[in-house]
Amino acid sequence: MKIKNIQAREILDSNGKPTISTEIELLCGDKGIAEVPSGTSTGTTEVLELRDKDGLGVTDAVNIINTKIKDSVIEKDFVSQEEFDNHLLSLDGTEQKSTLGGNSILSCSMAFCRATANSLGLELYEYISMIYSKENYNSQNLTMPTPLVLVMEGGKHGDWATDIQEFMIVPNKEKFKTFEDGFRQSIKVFQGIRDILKQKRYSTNVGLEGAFSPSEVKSNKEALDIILQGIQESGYIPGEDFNIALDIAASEIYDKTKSKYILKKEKKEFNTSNWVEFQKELYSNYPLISIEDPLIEDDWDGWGTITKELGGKYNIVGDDLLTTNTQRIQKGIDTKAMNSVLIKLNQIGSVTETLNAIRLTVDNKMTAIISHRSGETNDSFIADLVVGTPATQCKFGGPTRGERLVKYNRLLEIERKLLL
Ligand code: 2PG
Ligand code: MG
Repeated sequence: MKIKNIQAREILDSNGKPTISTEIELLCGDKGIAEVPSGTSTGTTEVLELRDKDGLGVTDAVNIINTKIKDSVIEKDFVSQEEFDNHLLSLDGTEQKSTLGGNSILSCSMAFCRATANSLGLELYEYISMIYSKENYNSQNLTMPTPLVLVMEGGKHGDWATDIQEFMIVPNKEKFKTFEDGFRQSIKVFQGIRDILKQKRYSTNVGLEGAFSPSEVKSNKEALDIILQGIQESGYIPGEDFNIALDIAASEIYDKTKSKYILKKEKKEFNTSNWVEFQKELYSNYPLISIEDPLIEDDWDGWGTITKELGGKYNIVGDDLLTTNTQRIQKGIDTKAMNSVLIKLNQIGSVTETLNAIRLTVDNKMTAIISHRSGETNDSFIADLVVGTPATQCKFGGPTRGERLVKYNRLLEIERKLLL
């Protein structure tokens, strides 16, 4: 795969913040374009997102791609995605990708992946499946995910309507046999929740990730009650047809100076052990199956304890704790800190490293969940990523806002292709 040209430019993400779009053209004429997302409640160990001195623009990152990276890859022959990514990693030479920027590297890595898939006449998910398994393409390896559909949001994403950042509903795979059916019924629940909010005269405006964020909600518990009611009033049985998943994003509600978890909405403060007790009590009243980031990102001991106590019942998902980093995932495996891993391309900054993180997760019998970021683009790469790998769940936000829908719509399209 020889590269003929590589061209990056600044575009805007869903938060109106600049991000990178990169196009790679291969010598054979095939092209691939990729756009990179950006987080709001980020983990401290994510790779560097290179921004200009004003803290906003990405023109420096774009220039790096159009000069330094371009000069180093043009006319070069790369036999694989891994070779291409390794080339960029060594050109950068740092752990945090602080020379070239994780965003610069990732946009090239994704664009190269797409261009290669196109040159082979393969769908992106087919090609990803091939490089994941390191074998010839085999449709048996493809899987449609269970969606964790965001219905309410708070924290940094929803103007602190709730302290908990994300409330998601999860259609039961046994009840809804196809992705399309599970997602379709999730939409029904979402509309049901909208009706309940309207009856209560609460806001139905959506937050950064496309779900309701009514500031009128009085507690995290009330948000859960509204969701439960939404499931029931849509004609479904909570715990049978739909379960609930949460992203607590605990690092965002932790006050380091006080060493306390603080629920502003409920005017409550907790030390770690009280916080764990509070969560256990809250969760026991709802049909929960998955809890992401229940504790701060550097409390490895606390994570070990919570997974020991609750891991048999729930998916305990590491996001900020692990940042798609194989060294941290390995530490989590060794210390039994979690049983599930959130996977985000831009936390680690290349396709190959992301695939390695998924491999390490599933080879250790843990659930891998492919996730969007709060700042998204209209790139649907992650839809193909979840189908092409053994990750079984996806977290793509609420069923509104184009940058979320483009991923769901791509999944609907892929499932149709696979059923043909
Ligand atoms: C998360 C993500 C996505 P952000 O915390 O899981 O929902 O948020 O992209 O802001 O880090
Ligand atoms: Mg998270």
